[in-house]
Amino acid sequence: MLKLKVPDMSCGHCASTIEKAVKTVDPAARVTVDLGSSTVAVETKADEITICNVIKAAGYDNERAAA
Ligand SMILES: [Cu+2]
Repeated sequence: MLKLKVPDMSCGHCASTIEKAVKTVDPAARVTVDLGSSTVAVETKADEITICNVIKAAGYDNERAAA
């Protein structure tokens, strides 16, 4: 599972934007957003770099979170 720190997300709208972005590259991905810790967990078969890039393209800088 990929865990990302996404500091700029602040509400449910951000969360759904990110989830939709991830699903454009992997419709079967499972996306779990934790607004409290600003982290997004993604279960996916797509590459980590692909997921990071698509979230960034949706407007959210992100980086790999410590596991
Ligand atoms: Cu928001």
